[in-house]
Amino acid sequence: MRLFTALQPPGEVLDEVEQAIAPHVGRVPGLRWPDRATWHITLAFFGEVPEGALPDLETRLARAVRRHDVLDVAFTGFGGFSSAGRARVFWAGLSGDPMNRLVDSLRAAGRRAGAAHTDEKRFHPHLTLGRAKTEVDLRPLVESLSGFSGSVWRAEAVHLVRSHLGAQVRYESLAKWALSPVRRD
Ligand code: 3AM
Repeated sequence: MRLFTALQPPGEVLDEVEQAIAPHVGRVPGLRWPDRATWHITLAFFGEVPEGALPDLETRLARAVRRHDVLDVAFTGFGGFSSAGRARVFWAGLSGDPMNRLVDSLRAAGRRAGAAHTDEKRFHPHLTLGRAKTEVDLRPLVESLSGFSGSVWRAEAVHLVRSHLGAQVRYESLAKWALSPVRRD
């Protein structure tokens, strides 16, 4: 099964992003806009994982997530992969607490559980909002959204998600683990 780990931002902050992009949705040639129900922030991507490896993967991921604190982050700025001028992916970026240590731990858990295709590329936290089959120039779109700054929100849990590929990709959350709550005085 095709698996990855992800954060699920709260509805209120997704509302802010949705409102910001609304005037542009369907109006950028070549760009497809996945349904909001599919929005997520990918942390570690594992690719195809044999079903038999799932219990071990879940145990290791649960252990990894517990060792990291909740994260305070905000959506700030939009961009394109691999660049705004030549993009196949349109995204909203995140600022605030860095997620790299968490992602490193999740990737290590995946490797140890035998997930053969654990992604090792440099991690750029983002929410994918649009996809293109060929490279498109998103500089005007990115420029027109440059004033956007979303509310701060707290990422409190990590989801293990299964991708069901098809004409319309569908994501199924298989498990959810809480990040360690920060002690407040
Ligand atoms: O959340 P986004 O859209 O950034 O691009 C895929 C999606 O990320 C990514 O995993 C998420 C759920 O499918 N993905 C797909 N194949 C990938 C790969 N080979 C990949 N990430 C890294 N390596």
